This record gives sequence, C-alpha cells and structure tokens, in this order.
Amino acid sequence: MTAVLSAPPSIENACYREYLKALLEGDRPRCAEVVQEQLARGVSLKKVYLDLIQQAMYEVGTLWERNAVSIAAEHLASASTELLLAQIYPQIFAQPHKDRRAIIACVPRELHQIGARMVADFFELHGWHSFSLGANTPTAALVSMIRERDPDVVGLSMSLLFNRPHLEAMLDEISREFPTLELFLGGRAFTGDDAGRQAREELMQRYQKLVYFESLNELEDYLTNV
Ligand code: B12
Repeated sequence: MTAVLSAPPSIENACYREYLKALLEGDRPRCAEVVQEQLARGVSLKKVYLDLIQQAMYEVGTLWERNAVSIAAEHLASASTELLLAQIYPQIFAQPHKDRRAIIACVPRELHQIGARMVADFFELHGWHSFSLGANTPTAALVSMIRERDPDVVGLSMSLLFNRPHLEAMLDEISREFPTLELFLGGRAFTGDDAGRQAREELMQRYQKLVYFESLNELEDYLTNV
C-alpha cells in the first residue's frame, strides 16, 4: 500500500479571524493560545509568522486607515504582537547554532519594528546568532556594533518610503567602512507599488552589496542554501 503524504497544516480562516478578534480586543492570553495551538498542530513557525501574526497586523493597518479601529487599538495590537513574539522566542532559540551572525536594524526615524524583529527571529531559527537593534537605530550605533560583532550580514528594515534619505545616509556610511559586508534590505516601503519597486531597484544598483528580500519566503531560500 502506498503511503499518502498529507500537506503540511495551514492556518484556517476561522482560526485567523479568532486571532484577529482577540488581538483587537487586547485579549493577549487568547492570542497566545491560538499561536501555541497552531504550533502544536504542526503549523510551521513561518506560517504562524506570515499567515497569522503579519496578516493580522496588515489587517489592523487597513482597519485603521478606514477609521474602523482607533490609533489606541493599533498601538495595543502592536504591543500585544511584540509580547507574543517574545513568548515564541525561546522555541526559536532552542535550535542548534552555527558561527554565523546577523545584525538587524530599522533605519533612523523608522518606528515600525515588528517586521525587523521577525527577520531576526528567522535568522535565529536557521541557526544564526541574530542581534535585533529595533526601531530608529542611529547610524553611528549600528556602525560601532558592526565593528564589535563582525556580522556576516546586516539587515535593514524600512516601512516608510519617506525615510529613504536616512537609509541612504546609513548605507553610505556602512558601505564606506565595511565595503565587503553583505547588506540585506526589506520592509513594507519596498513592496507593492511602483514607487517602492523603483526605489529598491535604484538602491541595489547604487550599493553593490545590497540584496532585497520581499518576505520570509525568499529569506528562507537564502538561509537554507547558504
Ligand atoms: C503597527 C504599525 C505602526 C506602529 C508600529 C509599532 C511597532 N512596534 O512596530 C506605530 C503606531 C508606531 C506606527 C506608526 C506610524 N505608521 Co504605521 N503601521 C503599522 C501597521 C498596522 C503594521 C506594521 C507591522 O507590524 N507589520 C507586520 C510586519 C511583520 O510586516 P512588515 O513590516 O512588512 O515586515 C515583513 C516584510 O516586510 C519583511 N521585512 C521587513 N523588514 C525587513 C528587513 C529585512 C532585512 C528583510 C530581509 C525583510 C524585511 O519581512 C517581515 C516579515 O515577513 C502598518 C500596516 C501595514 N500594512 O504594514 C502601518 C503602516 C505601515 N503605518 C503607516 C503610517 C502612515 C504610520 C505613521 C506615519 C502614522 C502617523 N501619522 O503617525 C506612523 C509613522 C511612524 C514612524 N516614523 O515610523 C502606513 C504607511 C503608509 C505608507 N504609504 O507609507 C501603514 C501601511 C498603515 C496604512 N495602512 O496606511 N505604525
């Protein structure tokens, strides 16, 4: 008899809706339960990150844009999400580690740090040591940490296209000081519309070591093949 291979489990819509409802209500225990239930069902961490946590934050943004939820609700959802990521982190950190290091930071003035944090976790999940510097990282601080930690990769996150001058100033400085360092770029500023696409193409032409990653899927390809 031939064994039937079942597809890896995914997040079901009802589960996603329940998570989003709990997130908007500020019901952190229920959010945490949903996350743990999905991981226990065998849903991959990548799917939990992308199809539950990220998807819900994008929807919170759409609801906020339409005035369907308040700014306070958006802040609450962000704070709860960061707490959930911190709760998942010990499971990620349990992976065996290799001698590879990545520093992940948001460009100056950039306050959107959840994506950068997920990226740092994802490096960790693949056995790298990651150092997540969070929102609004000053260039001088990043440069001194690069000197200190000697990373294999530095990843920069930017959600707002109007922060591009700060990103370029940061890239100028890093490229001058560390010309052979691999630089990764990502964030909502570069996804979706033409302006974002054009910006990332111009940046990759200008900075030879810069590589753009649309999502954790492309990053996973890199991390499993490196
Ligand atoms: C939460 C949130 C906030 C929070 C952030 C809190 C925090 N702790 O991070 C706060 C309240 C601070 C905030 C503020 C603002 N926000 Co806001 N925010 C959001 C929201 C709802 C969710 C962001 C998020 O967490 N996404 C989830 C993460 C996981 O997704 P991600 O960032 O895209 O990251 C993934 C990928 O992009 C990629 N990636 C990201 N970085 C990197 C880096 C590397 C190296 C790699 C490889 C990959 C990678 O991998 C990640 C995982 O898959 C978005 C809505 C949205 N659609 O994104 C609006 C949104 C980004 N915000 C918006 C705006 C306008 C603002 C404000 C200007 C509002 C205001 N008037 O004050 C300010 C600006 C603050 C600033 N200077 O940065 C707009 C931007 C619109 C635009 N066209 O640019 C959005 C899209 C909302 C909307 N629908 O209009 N915001």
